[in-house]
Amino acid sequence: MYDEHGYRCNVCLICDHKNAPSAVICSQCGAPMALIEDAREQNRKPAIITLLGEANVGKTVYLGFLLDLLSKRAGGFEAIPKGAYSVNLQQSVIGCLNGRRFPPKTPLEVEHWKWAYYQVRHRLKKSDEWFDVLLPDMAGEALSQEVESPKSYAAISGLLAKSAGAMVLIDASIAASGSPYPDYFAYKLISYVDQRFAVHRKERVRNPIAVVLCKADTCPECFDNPREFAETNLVRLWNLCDSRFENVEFFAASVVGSLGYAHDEDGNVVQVPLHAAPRGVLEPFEWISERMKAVQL
Ligand SMILES: Nc1nc2c(ncn2[C@@H]2O[C@H](COP(=O)(O)OP(=O)(O)O)[C@@H](O)[C@H]2O)c(=O)[nH]1
Ligand SMILES: [Mg+2]
Ligand SMILES: [Zn+2]
Repeated sequence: MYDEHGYRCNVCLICDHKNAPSAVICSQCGAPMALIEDAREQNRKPAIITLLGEANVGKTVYLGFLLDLLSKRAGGFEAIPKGAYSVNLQQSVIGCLNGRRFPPKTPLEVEHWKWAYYQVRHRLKKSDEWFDVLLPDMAGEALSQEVESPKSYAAISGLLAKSAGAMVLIDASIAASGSPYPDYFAYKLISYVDQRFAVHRKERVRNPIAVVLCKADTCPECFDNPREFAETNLVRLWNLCDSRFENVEFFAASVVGSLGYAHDEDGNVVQVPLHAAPRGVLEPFEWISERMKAVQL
């Protein structure tokens, strides 16, 4: 690829900015340029699944466990990572949980986010062809800023413009306590997603959206009927999804089996994951990957 001055350049996979061939990260959006190399090698565009949710809902932990399950061939999936950078996220999450800690906060700067790029197929299904997924772990604070004033993060608007589907993560423990806050945030978020995905305002969006109710270990009724939980506790989000999206499903997920409490060095009370027991982590991915094929995005 050449730029307007005839120099060789690499076009960013996320925001289409033309970067010098030597660039390691995109100068406009901060995404790693290694993604382009890997996409070119593969000769097919990756299906981007964007994970959305405000800070502290559990995105990093969820994604780390999802990738770990995929690489252990859970549910009949087979997954091949592209480069060491794709493995870093699951390695750090699993490493932290093994040490009975939760992972540290995701940094605000795009160049410090971890991007997971995997080649995946379902070994037990008839249509067992490979597809590529790109799952970035973004900072919730960046997403909040982007939702309030769109286009402040080129990486997020670029990602959504190219996403085949999205997972919207919500903190079920806060929603179950009766707070309207998670509903309002998710309501704003999904209306932002609608604006990015909608081709025609009159038509409903076809891209699959999996709404994942995280930390469901704290409110186990979520597992029995996630739809009913959402209809009761997240009614604004529920109604907007119903009006604007054709492919929405609700899931409950959690990664910890039991929690303890301790004091950190500053005397603050912190949660200690005593053991990891992922539940409902693979299902949203399974659903979304099937839907992506069905609607042929
Ligand atoms: N009870 C419970 N707490 C969780 C779970 N996953 C994450 N957490 C808590 O949520 C916090 C934030 O998780 P993290 O993945 O960093 O959230 P992110 O900011 O959305 O990436 C963790 O430090 C834990 O305290 C879970 O499955 N169950
Ligand atoms: Mg995070
Ligand atoms: Zn870019």
